[in-house]
Amino acid sequence: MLLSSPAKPGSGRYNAANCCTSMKTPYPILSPQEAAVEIQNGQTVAFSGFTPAGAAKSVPGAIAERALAEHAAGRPYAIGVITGASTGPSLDGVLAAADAVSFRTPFQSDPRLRQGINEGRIRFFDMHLSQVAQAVRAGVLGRVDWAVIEACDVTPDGEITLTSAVGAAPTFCAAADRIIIELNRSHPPELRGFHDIYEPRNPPHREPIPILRAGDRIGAPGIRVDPRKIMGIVPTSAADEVAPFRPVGPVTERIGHLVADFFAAELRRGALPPGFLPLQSGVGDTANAVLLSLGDHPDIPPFEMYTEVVQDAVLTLLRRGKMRFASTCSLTVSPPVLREIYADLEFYRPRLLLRPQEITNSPEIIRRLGVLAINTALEVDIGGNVNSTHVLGRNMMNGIGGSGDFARNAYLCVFTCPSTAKDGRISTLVPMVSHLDSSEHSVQVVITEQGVADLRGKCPAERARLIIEHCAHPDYKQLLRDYVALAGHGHSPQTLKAAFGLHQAYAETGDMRRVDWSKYR
Ligand code: 0RQ
Repeated sequence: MLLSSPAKPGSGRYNAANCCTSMKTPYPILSPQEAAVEIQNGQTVAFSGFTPAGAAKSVPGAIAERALAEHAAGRPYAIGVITGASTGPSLDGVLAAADAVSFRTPFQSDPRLRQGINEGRIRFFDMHLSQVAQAVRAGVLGRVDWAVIEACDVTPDGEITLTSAVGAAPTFCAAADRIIIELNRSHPPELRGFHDIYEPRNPPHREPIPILRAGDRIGAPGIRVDPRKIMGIVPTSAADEVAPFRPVGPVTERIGHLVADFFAAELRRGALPPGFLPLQSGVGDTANAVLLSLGDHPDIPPFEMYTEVVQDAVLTLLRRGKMRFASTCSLTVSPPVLREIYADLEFYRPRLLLRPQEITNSPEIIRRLGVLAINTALEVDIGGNVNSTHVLGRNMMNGIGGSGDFARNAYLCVFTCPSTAKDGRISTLVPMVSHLDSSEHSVQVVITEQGVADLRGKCPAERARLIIEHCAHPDYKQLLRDYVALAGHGHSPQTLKAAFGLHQAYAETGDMRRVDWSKYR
């Protein structure tokens, strides 16, 4: 028996015939508002999606409307929001704007949500993306009342085919009391087969995850749920909200070339196997530029990706045969590129696989495959410690995302960033990071547009010298040398009194170049 009765003609619910082609379904067809009305103040909702790809886009807007109406009537209304990673404006953006978020995890990138977090209005906790599913299963994040899942198909017996991302949707469906499906017609049902749904058992005695190669398939094409848990289907055709990439600029292009040259040199000296190793690359314009440079490098053979996010450049490389296969958690590609994939699904079917984030970011698999990890830092210190998340130690940017999962477990861990930010007023190379995400014990190579610091096998004084001389911007080299001189002797060239001198100068004058070390002598 279904928990909710199917929609009756004239019940005010959506007319299935207007919305979907094969709506011979036992599930009620709901408008977003009819779904949202069931979600109560104080409940926790787990939404599908990993980056804006595959995120629920219709029900969140109706929840936001409801929150605004409740607030106008003088009643409280806010929900806990769990997702795979970040989402787009029609999820995080609208909920934050309506002041409808009581807590948020594990990652975000929406400006309105970020503002709420940094003004202390929204509780956000920053998690390794590999750990979200386990935390949900263990109940660490509290009860999950609802899963709102974007799908391209759902069968009467409860098989859900996801869309352009997997994220933690399989775990959300298992953990939630009730499920609402956003059936999105902008994603074709022929996507069935692109997903590999596998959920490890909880410890103790968890079995090995049997992935030995990036392309190994170990799970099912869809998520299986008890159909009685599905409260209804909300038809939609909203497109993924992935922002287009900026054209590659001179700084990102130079970083890309340096990364490609570095890997080519590692291949030549036999530090990497001749066939190369699977690659993980982070999000953003730098990551896109790095991939394009790797693709153009004549000495780098066609390679595979074992990563969490596939961006536009990956599709270019698959088309050119420079990339053989990409295992990912999401297709975070711009709308024209997604349309291109959907127009030629049979080309991509043997070359692309979408997995849950617990599997794409699994330390076990990353170690086994020997993944080469390339992520972006906000700032790096002269010891090789990386801050990926907090601007000036205080304000949250996006979150650690998957960078820590890969950095800690990679065969080779590279962090890149431009050597300055804010028109040169900030040096991204600093004496001591103002927040720590990946430590010197994980970070092996730092690359800016100025050059490469290979920190492997180096003591702290040698690291400091390499980072300053190879990576820092010329405007900051002498200032950083002066800091090291000020620090004097010790295992690490640090002096606590002046460690945040550059940050302090920026806070006081708006320019790190105005630091006055004499104040700290
Ligand atoms: O600010 O937007 O106001 O111009 O930070 O900097 O250089 O455009 O870098 O877009 O590549 O993002 C670390 C945030 C880099 C990202 C981070 C300012 C700068 C600019 C953005 P504006 P850029 P990118 C896989 C892996 C963690 C998650 C991760 C990230 C803005 O890569 O979120 O790696 N990483 N996941 O001006 C103050 C500094 C700054 C600074 C830059 N030192 N101080 N501001 N900025 N450096 C994906 C997933 O996990 C899903």
